[in-house]
Formats: sequence, structure tokens, C-alpha cells
Amino acid sequence: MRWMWMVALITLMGCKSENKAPAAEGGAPAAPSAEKKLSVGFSQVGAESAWRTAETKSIRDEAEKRGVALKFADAQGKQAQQIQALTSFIAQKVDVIVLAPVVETGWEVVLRQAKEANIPVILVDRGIKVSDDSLYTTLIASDFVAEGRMAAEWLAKQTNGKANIYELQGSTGAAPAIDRKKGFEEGIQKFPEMKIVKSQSADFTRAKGKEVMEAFIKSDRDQIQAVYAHNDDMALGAIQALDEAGMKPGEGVTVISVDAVKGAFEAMVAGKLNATVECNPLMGPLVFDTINKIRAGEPVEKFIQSKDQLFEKTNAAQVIGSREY
Ligand code: GZL
Repeated sequence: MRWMWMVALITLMGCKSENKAPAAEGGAPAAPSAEKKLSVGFSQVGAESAWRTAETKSIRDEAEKRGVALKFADAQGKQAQQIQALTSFIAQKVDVIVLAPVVETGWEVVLRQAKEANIPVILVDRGIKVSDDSLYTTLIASDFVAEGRMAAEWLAKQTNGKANIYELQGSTGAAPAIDRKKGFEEGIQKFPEMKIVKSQSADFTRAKGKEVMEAFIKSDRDQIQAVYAHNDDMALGAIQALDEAGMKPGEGVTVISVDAVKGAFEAMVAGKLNATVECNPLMGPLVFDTINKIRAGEPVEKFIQSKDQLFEKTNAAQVIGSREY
């Protein structure tokens, strides 16, 4: 009887070994033939500016080039839609989440859900305020405070430290709006005759930039000596308003902004924009290189900074041909 149990046991063991995948080199089971595509959920702010469009194109083109399955969600500038997108990415069990956060606060709950689902989160282009910075792996962005300071220092030199400044702020609560304002104010601090006379949000859009500038012109026309816009789109809207009022933007009124998009170079060549501080949106390659590092278990910096530089109308004509966005 006992011999029958022995035969059954040996047969069973033989069976199990036949069920195993054919052993690859070194004994581990061979990888499944169709390599699973990397799946990435990308929650984008919206399409409010030329800069944003360039950033979206850079990330989508790079995903395409690398054969990444990219799930793209445009939030039309609404945080609730971004949170909805992240919740959906988590439910779909994406490998990585890329988030361009429209505002700095209100992310704790959904990022905790991503952490609990073991999905790494990469922030691009804007930072967030959270109590626990393990809720995101890294931030790939420019230093907006430095951009604001660069703009202030250029304007101080351009105006010999004396100007009535009208400021067009970006979207309320957005990191670039908060920090570009902070850096600019720090930069003009040592020039008592440089004053921000009025400052209002124009939501990073050209249309709102024109609208707010028209209101400034209506109330303060003869006082306006300089305009500081947190992005080129608002500056181009303001330039249109100044032009229509016959105020000679770029000569009678000094205009400086941030982003360095193609439209800004065209305005500088036309002599209507005086300077712009670059904020590079072409993050695609760096985003996917960073994802590869994270998935390979390599350490990545908490803040991967894009380098910026300032362009003026004096050198715009030589540079415009080489601009990629
Ligand atoms: C900056 C980005 C800003 C751009 C604007 O990283 O978040 O948002 O400066 C865009 O053009 O709308």
C-alpha cells in the first residue's frame, strides 16, 4: 500500500515540474514573450498658453517615440478634474503618474491613494505644498523665484532703478505665479524708486492679459512706465492693449515677461517686447529618463531644475531661428 503512495507522490512531483515555464538561463522562468508596455498617466493643467502646448507636445512626442502607453488628461485648468484623472489612473493601475499641478495645495488625499497603490508620482513644471514630501518622487521644473529675480534685475538696469510697474500675475494659487511674484519683489527691494503700482491676475492667458492691461490703461495711463507679466501670453495681450492705446510698447513702456516662446521672440524682433526669461517646457526626454531611473531603483533628486536664461530684443533676431518652441 505504502508503495502506491510513493508512486503517486513521485508522479505528482514530476507533473508539477512539467507545469513550470521552461527555465531560462540561470534557472529563472523565461520572461513573457510580449513585453508589457510601460503605462503612464499624465494629468496636464490645460492648454492656456503656448508654453503649455509646447510642454504637452514634448511629453506626448517622447512617449510615442519610446513606445510608452500614455494616458493623457487635460483638466481645462480645474484641480477637481486633475484629481479625477489621478483617481482614474490609480484605478487603471498605471505604472507611473506624471502631474503638472494647476495649484500648489489640495493634493494630499489623492497622492496618498497613489502611494498606497505603489504608483510613483512625478511632478512636472509646477510644485506643490504637502505635509509629507514622500507623496511625490521628484519635481522637474524651473526655479520661478530665480526667474522673477532675473526679470527684476534686468528691469532695474534698463530703467536705472526707477519705474512705476504694472504686474500681470499668473493663475491664482499656481506655483509659478506665487514664486515669480516673490522673486520679482525680492529683486526690486533694493531700488526704492521701483514700485509695483498695480498687480492683478490675468490667469496666464493672452485674452485676460489684454483685458487687465486695458483696465490699467483706463485708470492709470500716464503713470504706466513698465509691465512685468508672469508669462509671454499675458505680455502679448498687454502689448496689444498698449498698441491700441498708442502707448508704444517696447519703447514708451518697457515690457518684460517669462517663458521665451516663439511669439515673444517675434514681439522682440518687432521691438514691442523688451525681454523675456526662458522657462523651458521641453521636458519630455527628461521625464522619461527619470521614469526609467525610478523603475530601475536608482536614486533621483527631489528637485530636478531646468536652467533658464534671459533674452532681450537686442539679440532676439539672431536667436529666433534656433528656437524649438
Ligand atoms: C511654468 C508653467 C507656466 C508657464 C505659463 O512652468 O507652469 O504655466 O510659465 C503656463 O505659460 O501657463
